[in-house]
Amino acid sequence: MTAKNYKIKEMKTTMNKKPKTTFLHDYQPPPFTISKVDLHFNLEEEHTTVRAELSLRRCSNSRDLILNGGPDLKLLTIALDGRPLTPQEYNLEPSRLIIKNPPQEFILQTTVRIKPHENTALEGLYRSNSIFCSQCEAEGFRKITYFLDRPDIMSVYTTTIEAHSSRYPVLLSNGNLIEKGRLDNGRHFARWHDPFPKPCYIFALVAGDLAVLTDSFTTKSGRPVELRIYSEHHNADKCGHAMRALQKAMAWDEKRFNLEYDLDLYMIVAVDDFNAGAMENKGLNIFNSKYVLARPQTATDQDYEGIESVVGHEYFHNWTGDRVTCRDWFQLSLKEGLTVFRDQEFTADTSSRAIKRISDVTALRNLQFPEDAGPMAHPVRPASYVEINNFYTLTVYEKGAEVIRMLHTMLGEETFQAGMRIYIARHDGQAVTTEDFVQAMEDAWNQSATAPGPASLEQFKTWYDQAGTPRLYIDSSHDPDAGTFTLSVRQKPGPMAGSAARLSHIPLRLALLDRQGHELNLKLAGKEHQSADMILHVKKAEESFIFEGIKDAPIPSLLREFSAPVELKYDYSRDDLRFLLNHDQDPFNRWEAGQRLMTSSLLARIDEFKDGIEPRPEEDIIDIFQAILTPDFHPDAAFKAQLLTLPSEDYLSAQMKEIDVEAIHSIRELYRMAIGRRLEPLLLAAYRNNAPPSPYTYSPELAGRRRLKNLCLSYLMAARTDKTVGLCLRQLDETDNMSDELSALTALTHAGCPERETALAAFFEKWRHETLVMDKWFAIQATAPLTTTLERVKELMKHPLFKIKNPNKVRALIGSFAGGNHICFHEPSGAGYELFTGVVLELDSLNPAIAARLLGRFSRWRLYDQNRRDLMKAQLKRILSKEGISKGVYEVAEKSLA
Ligand code: B3K
Ligand code: ZN
Repeated sequence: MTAKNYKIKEMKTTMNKKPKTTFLHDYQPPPFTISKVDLHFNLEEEHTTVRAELSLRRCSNSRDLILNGGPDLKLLTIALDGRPLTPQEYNLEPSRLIIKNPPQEFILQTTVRIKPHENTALEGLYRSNSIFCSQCEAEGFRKITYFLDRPDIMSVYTTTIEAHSSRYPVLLSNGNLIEKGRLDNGRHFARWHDPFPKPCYIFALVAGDLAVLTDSFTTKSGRPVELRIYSEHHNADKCGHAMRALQKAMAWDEKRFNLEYDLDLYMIVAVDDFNAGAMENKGLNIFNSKYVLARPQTATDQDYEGIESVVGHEYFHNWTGDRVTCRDWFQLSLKEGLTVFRDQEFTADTSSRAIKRISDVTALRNLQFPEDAGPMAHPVRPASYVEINNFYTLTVYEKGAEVIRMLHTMLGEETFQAGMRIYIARHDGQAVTTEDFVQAMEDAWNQSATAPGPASLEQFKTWYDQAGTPRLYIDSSHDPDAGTFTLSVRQKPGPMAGSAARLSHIPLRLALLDRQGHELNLKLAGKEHQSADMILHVKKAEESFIFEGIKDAPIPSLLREFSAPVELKYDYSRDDLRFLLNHDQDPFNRWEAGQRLMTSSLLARIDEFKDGIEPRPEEDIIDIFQAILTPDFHPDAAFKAQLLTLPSEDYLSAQMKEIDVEAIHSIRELYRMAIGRRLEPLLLAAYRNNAPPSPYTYSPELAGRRRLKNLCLSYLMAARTDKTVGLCLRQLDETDNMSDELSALTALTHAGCPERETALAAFFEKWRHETLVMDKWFAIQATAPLTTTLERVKELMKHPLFKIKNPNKVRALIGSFAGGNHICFHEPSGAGYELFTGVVLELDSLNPAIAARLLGRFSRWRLYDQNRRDLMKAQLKRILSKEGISKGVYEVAEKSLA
C-alpha cells in the first residue's frame, strides 16, 4: 500500500473504527493565534502549489502546534522563521501537521501541492468547468493548506494568485486588489489584501476566463462601492436581476438595520458545481449559478425570488457572520438563524409580508418539524456532531430564524434593533456564541422604555439547547355572567426533547374576535395594559389567562403570524374555522384556518380509504374553494393561490402515526380531481383573468398572478379533459417565459397525458444548452407520479447531460425523486430504495457531503408500514456495512438505525 492510499483510508470509516464525535462541552480556546496569513497560489493544469506564511503566537501553555491538513496535501517544504525544519522537528500525520515545541512567536512557512482538478468533493480548491474556485466552510481550508482550521482564529490575509494569463485572465480573492502584473511564460499574477481579520472559512479564491457585469452602490455615508458579478461568457446576459437584487439588499440593510458595506468592492461569482446555494466569503461571494442567473425565458418566478433572497442572505452575512462570526461550529445558528431572519424580513419588506410568512411556515412545518421529530433531531445549537456538514440543517437555519423572530416579536422592532446595535458594537471582529447574542438582546430589553413584558431571557435559551417541537394545548371557556374569557394553556416539550426536557418561553400572539369579526379590546385580569392584539408569555407547564370585559363568547385567533414554532392544539369547530378564513385580520391565520379545514377533511378520507370505504371529497371543501375562487374574495392573487393550495403530502405525512403513502397520494389526487371537475368554469375564468400581459417582467405582484393562473391549470389538468390538455399545449406554444412553460409541461407530464413525450422532447431540444433549464427537465420527470417513473429515472441517470459529479443534477434527478415523489420512491417492491442506495454509495466516494444529505431521506423509515420499514432498514444496513464510507454518511445511517 502506498503512503497516500494509507492516508485516505485513515480518513474513512472502517467496521471496527467509529468516527470521532466532537462535543460542545470540550471547547477550548485556541492555543495559538495567527495574526497574519500570506498565501501564494501557483495555479497549473495538473496541480496547484500553495505557499503559506503564517504569523503565529502562542497564547496558552501548549507545547506543540497542531495544524489541520487534509490527507491530499503533499507537503513540499517547511520552514520556521526562514530556517527549514528537520524531520525531527515536526510530525506529519494523515490529517495533522505537528510542529514540536516552536518558539513563542514565529513565522511558519509551508509549501504544499494539491490537485484541484481531482477534487470532486467540492470543498477546498476545485475546478468547476474551467474555473478554479474555493469552498472553505466549514472545514475546507485545511484542504488548501496546513492551518488552525477553526472559526475563532481570525487573521488578516494577503493572497497572491499566479496563473496562465489567457486561460485565467480573471484572478480574484478577498478584499482589495493591491498589485497585478505580467510574468514570464504567458503567466500573470494578482495580489489581494483584505484589511478585516477573518476566519479561514470565508477565505476565497477564483481564477478563470469570466465575463463581468459591473455596477455601483453609494453607501449612505457617501462611499462608492464597485459591484461586480462574474459568470461564464455565455451567461453574461443573465446577471442583471442578481445585480438589482444586490443593490436592493444593500439599501435595505442600511435602512432597516443601519448596516453599511465596509469594503470598496463587492464581488459575486457564479459557478455550476456547488454543494450549497452560495457562500458569503468576505467581499467575494461564490454562488451556485442557480442563484445568480436569470432571464425570463430560462428562469421561473420562483427562481427570480430565490435569487433575490440568496443574494440578500449572503450580503447580510457581511455583518452577521463575517464581521461578527462564530466561536465554533456549534454556534452555526448564530450567523445562519439570524441571517435567515434578516433575509426573510428583506423579502417581507420588499414584497408581501403575509405571503412570505405563509411560505416560510409551510416549509418549516413540512420539513423542519419532521426533522425535529426524527432520529437526526438536534437543538438549534447542537451539543455534538460527527460531521459538521450534516448540521447545515433546517433546524439550524429555519428553526434558528424562528428563534430570532420570537425575540423580535417579544422585544418589538425598536428594542430588537437596539439589541442588534449592542451585539455588533460589543462583538465586532470577534468570534462569539449564541449566548452572547441573547445577552445583547436581554440588555436591550432591560434598557428599553417601550418593550413590555418580562426582561429575562433565561428560560428562552431552551430554544437553543433542546430539540423537538413543543406542543401547546389550549382550551377556552367563556363565563357570560362574569364577562370573562379564559384560555387554559398547557405546554409539552416535543418527543425528541429527551428525558430531562425543560419548558420553553413561548410568545403566543392572539386576538379575540366578535361575531362580526372585529378584534375585541383585550385586558388581562389584574393587568392595566389593554390592546387588540396581545402577546402572552407562556412559560409554565399549565397556566390560565383570564380576559375581562368579554360579554359574548369570542372566537380566538391564536398564534397569530405563527408567533412560535410550536404545534398548536385547539379544538376549533368547523364553523369557527370558516369564520376565521373569512374574517381574521391576520392573513396568516386566515390561511391557517383554511389549511386546518382541508387537513382534517383529507385525513378523515385517508382513514376511510384505509378502512376500505370508498372516499368522496367533502362538499364543504369544494364550497370553500368555490368561494375563494370568486373574483371579489380577495384582491391579492398570490394570497388566493396560497389559500387554494392543499396541504402537501409531506404535511399530511407528518400528521399521521403511520404514513400511508398510497392513501395520502390517492386522497389528495381525488380532491384535486374533484376541484378540477366541479369548479371548471371558475378555474377557467381565474386562469384567463390572471394571465399577466406579455412581455414577461418579474414582480411579486405579477408572479402572484402567474402562480394563481398556473395553480388553476394544474387543478384543471387533474380532471384531465381534452379541453385542458389543449390549454396546456397552447400555453407551451405561446408563452414567452419559463414560469408558464414549466407549469404547462409539469401539468402535462404529471397527469400522464400521452402528449407529454412530444412536449418533453421539444423542451429538451429547445433548452439542451442551458444546464439550469435541463435541471428542471430532469426534475419534472423524476417527480411525475406515474408507474413508469422509476424506469425513467434509471434511464435519465445514463443520459449524457446527467452528471453525478454535479450537485444540481443529483438534486434535480435523485433528490427530487426521493423527496418530491413519495408514491414512486416508496414503491412497495423497494426498487426505488435500491436505486437510491446505489446512488448514495456511488456518490459517497465522490462527494460525501451531498451523499450524506441525500441519505437523510431514509432517516424517517420507522414511520412507514412494516414492509417499507424492513426494506429501508435493510438499505441502511447495507450502507453501514460498506467498508470505507465517509463519516457523514456513517453518521446519518448510524443515527437513523439507532
Ligand atoms: N454559509 C454557507 C453554507 C456553507 C455550507 C457548508 N457545508 C451558505 C449560507 O448559509 O449562506
Ligand atoms: Zn447563511
